[in-house]
Amino acid sequence: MKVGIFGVSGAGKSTLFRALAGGAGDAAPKGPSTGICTIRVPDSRVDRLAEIFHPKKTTHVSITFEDIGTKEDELLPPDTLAKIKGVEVLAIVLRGFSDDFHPPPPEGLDPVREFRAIESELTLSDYLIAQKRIERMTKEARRDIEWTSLQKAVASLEREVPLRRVEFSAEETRVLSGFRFVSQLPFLIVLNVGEGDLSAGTYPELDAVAKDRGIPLLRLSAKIEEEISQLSPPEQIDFLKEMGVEESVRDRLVRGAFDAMDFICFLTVGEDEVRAWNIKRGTAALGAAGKIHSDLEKGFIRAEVIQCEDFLRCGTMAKAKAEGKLRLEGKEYVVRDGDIFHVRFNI
Ligand SMILES: Nc1nc2c(ncn2[C@@H]2O[C@H](COP(=O)(O)OP(=O)(O)O)[C@@H](O)[C@H]2O)c(=O)[nH]1
Ligand SMILES: [Mg+2]
Repeated sequence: MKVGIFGVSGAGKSTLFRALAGGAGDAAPKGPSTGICTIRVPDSRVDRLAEIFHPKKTTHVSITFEDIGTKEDELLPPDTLAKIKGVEVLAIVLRGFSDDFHPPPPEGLDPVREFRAIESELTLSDYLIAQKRIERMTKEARRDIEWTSLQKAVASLEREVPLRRVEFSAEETRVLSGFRFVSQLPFLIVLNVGEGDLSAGTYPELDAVAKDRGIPLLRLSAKIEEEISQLSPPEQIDFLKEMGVEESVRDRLVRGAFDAMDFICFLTVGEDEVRAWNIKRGTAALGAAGKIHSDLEKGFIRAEVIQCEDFLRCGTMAKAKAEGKLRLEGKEYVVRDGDIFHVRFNI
């Protein structure tokens, strides 16, 4: 999964990115200087399963973050738009801080206005692309599913409704997917507040906007997070405690991205590999099997499923089976977060 860090110039994107990328020790992601870093999603279930199975390989879910950057005077130049089209979630950084070096803009700090402006630029960009394509197709007298789907998209975009909030059929979604419309991306809002405002509940209007749209909202100070990231891991823990921050910025952003995507994790275990996989909430067993390997989807017979906590309590599969915790499920079974999943298949 790839998360783009986006926002107006000076909102604190690069500071936040450095906080994410600039870790010490084991957790340090590779390649912070490129503006792209990959973070392993911490998951104690994976670690505990690895202690039991001693697999050759342990694989966590990983998330890539990219600092999309911005030009001072233009929010969506072509290269920025191209970068956004390459991500699956947008973390929108909004400016909520000012200090002597960064005085507020003349119109005052207003994260809600900033958010609306960004959302409307993204929507406009999709509108222009869809409209242009429709004109071409109209000239060619094409009236197929692509044309009708684009008409439906434009009808919403005209009213400034982002495509995220439009219900498309599976077929419509398929024909539109090639456009990689940016107003369809799930959002995560990062409100970058001043150092003294962490717990102050500033900008309550933004909470209301986020809640109304179902967008996860994180309130943090990118600058403090950057300072924390420079400390050694034990110092980080102490510092977080002192500041009354419960979780590191990484954990919070990872969780926010999962929430924005509505993802859950399931697990596979064995002597070769213990692994966590991310899928959309509501995915059926067949889809989860396909995520592991297309053969498992094609030859799917049944899935053996057990909740990770149940397994950890029992300690062995044999005991779990004896206690009736290991179930056989068909292809329509909706996978739950924390399911350990084993596919029986035949091809
Ligand atoms: N006081 C304060 N300054 C910040 C904070 N976050 C970023 N800054 C400063 O704001 C300026 C712009 O930040 P930067 O991350 O480069 O913004 P970008 O243009 O969005 O990448 C830098 O000088 C940062 O040090 C914050 O939380 N508090
Ligand atoms: Mg920057």
